[in-house]
Amino acid sequence: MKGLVHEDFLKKADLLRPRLIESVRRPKGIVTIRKDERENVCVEAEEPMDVLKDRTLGKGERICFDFGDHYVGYLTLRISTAGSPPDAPLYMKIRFGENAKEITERAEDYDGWISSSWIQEEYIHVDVFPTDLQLARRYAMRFVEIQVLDTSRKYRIRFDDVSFRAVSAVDMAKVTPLSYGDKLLRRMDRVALKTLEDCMQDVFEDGPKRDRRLWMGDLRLEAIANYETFHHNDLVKRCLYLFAASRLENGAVGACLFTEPTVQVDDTYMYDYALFYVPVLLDYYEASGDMSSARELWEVAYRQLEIGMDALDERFLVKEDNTAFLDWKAGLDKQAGAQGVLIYSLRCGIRLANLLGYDENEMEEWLKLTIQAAKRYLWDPEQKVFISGKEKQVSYASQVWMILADIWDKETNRELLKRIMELDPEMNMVTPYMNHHFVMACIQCEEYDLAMTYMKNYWGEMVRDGADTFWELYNPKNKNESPYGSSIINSYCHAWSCTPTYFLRKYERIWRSIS
Ligand code: RAM
Repeated sequence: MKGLVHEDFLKKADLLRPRLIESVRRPKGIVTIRKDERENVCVEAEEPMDVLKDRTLGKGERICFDFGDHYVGYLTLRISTAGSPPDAPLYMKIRFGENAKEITERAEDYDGWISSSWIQEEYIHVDVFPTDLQLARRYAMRFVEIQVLDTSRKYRIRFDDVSFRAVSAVDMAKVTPLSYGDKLLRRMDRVALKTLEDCMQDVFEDGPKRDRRLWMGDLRLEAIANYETFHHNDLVKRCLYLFAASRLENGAVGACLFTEPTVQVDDTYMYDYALFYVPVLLDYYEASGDMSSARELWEVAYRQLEIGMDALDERFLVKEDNTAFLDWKAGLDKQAGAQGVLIYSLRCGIRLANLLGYDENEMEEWLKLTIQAAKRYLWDPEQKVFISGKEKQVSYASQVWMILADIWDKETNRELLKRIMELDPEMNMVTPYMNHHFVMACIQCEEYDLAMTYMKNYWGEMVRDGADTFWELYNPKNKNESPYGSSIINSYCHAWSCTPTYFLRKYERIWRSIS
């Protein structure tokens, strides 16, 4: 194993491994999915499932099952034959779609920069019938399309049973549905909960289709949503220990971790994601009151702040060529946003030190210096916005993170929020992750109406577009947006999109009072 390894932390994380809850799901019906003349995806209900016993398929024919909701797990097909004894193997292609659109896209057309192997499809031979074919790989899906590539002239196949063993560390049936709000709001909460449920597996995954692993930025938002819903605090604890157990050489936490076959930090370091270890630990402590774990992990958190400070230039500014993520918006300059994340994380560090009884003086000093630098070098007094990088770029991300860093008074922050919406710069936000922070900034500025309207427009629009779970990417102005080269590779159940359930539950009193 490469990097820094802490065996004790690994053991602790292992003891917290969740037992997955299983449920068997069967399709609700057989459907046809196609694109109409205007490229809209249409799902046409074809037949109920009971026709299956009379339906046989031969070469070139296909069938698409609709499970009625999104699930994560394992598919089993019971297949028998009709006609003469099967004198040749069955050869078939199985495709899984988290949503209907994926079924209309062709893997052969994908030419993006991340691996096409994420596309959920299999080519399979079956030699002996009848058979219970269990696919070994775990899938994330609502739709399963099977295309018979060949049987022989002498026999056809029949699906006697189609079942899916769904898995998750939690059960959303145990969470009380939202008790207020209109239909859209309740649906948004439900879709968000489903998103979180399907991402909560052996760890908090980013997306069960892709990348199926533990990313710090995703964990942070999943954890706060979990505290309002599933209350599975041990899963957060497990992830905190995992990140602490396998780190990069200098003690930095990696942007993500692989957990199979053994725990291994990825060699990707992201400036903002490493700092987020601090707020994740603070939030965990505040939700659980688990002082001993918070104390044990404090050094790991503090080390992230040290590393964050070491990376600054002599003016105490995040360098222009930093490794922060912030959003998938192409061309986004990360300097100002990353400075905002640093200041935000320092505040979390100070708060946690206070709660745990540790000295916060050094962090107070860092906070002063980084705030001063932000005000002096990143604030444009004429435009009254934060600018970022050589090109002095004005983006949503920079303003949002500086509002969350809370370096101006409330009124100035509020004006800044309004200003950025008026300017509506080309550097907008494309992930629900970045949009989460925008809503958070509205709440911090006590712009509650704005926060609610925004949520309903953004996540609500995804619901109107048919989301069963919230998507990794969503740009209402370009619904096919993908940072990867094609939307076939996008994840359609993505953890960082699950926060409507957090907002709707955490701030319930506010929403009730303004509705
Ligand atoms: C996506 C991952 C994950 C995120 C990274 C930065 O590719 O799926 O959600 O944290 O980007």
